[in-house]
Amino acid sequence: MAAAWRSCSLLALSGRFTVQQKLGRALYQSQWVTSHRNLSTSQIAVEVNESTGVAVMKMKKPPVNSLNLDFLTQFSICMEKLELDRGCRGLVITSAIPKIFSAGLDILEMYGKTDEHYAEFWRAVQEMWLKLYGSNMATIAVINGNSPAGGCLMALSCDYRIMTENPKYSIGLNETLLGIVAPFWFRDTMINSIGNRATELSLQLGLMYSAPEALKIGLVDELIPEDKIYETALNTMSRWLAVPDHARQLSKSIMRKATVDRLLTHRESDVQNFVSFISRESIQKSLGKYMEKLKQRKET
Ligand code: CO8
Repeated sequence: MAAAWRSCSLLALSGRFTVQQKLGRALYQSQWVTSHRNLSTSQIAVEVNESTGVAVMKMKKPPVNSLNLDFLTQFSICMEKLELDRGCRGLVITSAIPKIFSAGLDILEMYGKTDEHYAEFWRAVQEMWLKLYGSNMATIAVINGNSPAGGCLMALSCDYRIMTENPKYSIGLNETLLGIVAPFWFRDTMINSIGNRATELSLQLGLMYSAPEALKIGLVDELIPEDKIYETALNTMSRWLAVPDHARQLSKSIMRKATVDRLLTHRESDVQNFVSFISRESIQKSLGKYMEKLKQRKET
C-alpha cells in the first residue's frame, strides 16, 4: 500500500494524475489519517489513532465505572500495551457512561471479603496508580461526570484535567465520609496538584467540589461544555505532543519520581496497612452503613 502511495505521489509530481487516481489518493489519505488500532477489553474501550499517536480510553463498566479487581487488571494491561507501543505518545482517559467519570474503588471489594482478597485488590489499586502516575505518555483526563475518591485519584494522576462545565458534577477525595482514610500516596498526589492546605481541608472533611469549585482550587485545569470537551482535549493534546518526548518525559519524572518512589519503597507495608485497617470490625460497619445510605438515597 505504501509503495502504491509513493508511486501515486511520483505521478502527482509529474502532473499526470487522472480523476480516478486523485479520488484514490483522497480515499487512501483519509483512511491513512484516521486509521485506528483497537486495544479494547470487555470494560475499557481503547483506540489508538495511528496518525496522531493519541489513544482514547473510555471506561465502560456500568452502572458507575467502579474500580473492582477485574477492571483494575484490565486497566493495567491496557496501560502496559500502550506504554510499549512506540506509536502511542498521548492518552485521553474518559468515561463512556453518561454523568459518571468513575465512582472510585468498588466498595464491594472492601467489604466482607478475606484478607487475601483485600491484599490482592490493594496491589491492583497500587498498580493502576503506578502505571498512570508514572506513565511516559502525555495523559489528559476528560472528566465527563461525577468523580469521587478513586475516580478523583485517577484524574489527579493524569498530566492535565478537563471537566465538563456542569455544576451538578463533583470531584474530590471523600474517603473520610465512608469512615476510611486515603493513604499517603493519594494524599501526595493531591498535594502535588492543589497544595498542602487545600489537601488538608479536602482530606479531613472529605470534600467533594462542584466543577466550578474544582477549577477555583486547581483540582481541574479547565471547564468545557460537554459538546466541545473531546475537541478541546485533542487540541490540548497536540500542544503537549509538540514538546519533544524525552524532554517532556524527563520533566514529568523529575516532578513525580519522589512520590512514586515513596510507594515503591513502602509497597508491601502499604498493603499490610490496608488489610489490617479495612478488615477491622468498626471499618466494616462504616462501609456497610455507607452502602445502605447509597441504596436509600436511590429509593427516595
Ligand atoms: N462501589 C460499588 N458500588 C457502587 C459504588 C462504588 N464506589 N458507587 C455506586 N455504587 C453502586 C450503588 O450502590 C448502586 O447499586 P445498586 O444499583 O445495586 O443499588 C449503583 O452503583 C448505582 O449507584 P447510584 O444509584 O448511586 O448512581 P447515581 O448515578 O445516582 O450516583 C455516584 C453515582 C455519584 C457515583 C454515587 O453512586 C456515589 O456517590 N457513589 C459512591 C462513590 C464513593 O463514595 N466512592 C468511594 C469509594 S472508596 C475509594 O475510591 C478510595 C478508597 C481508599 C481506600 C482507603 C482505605 C484505607
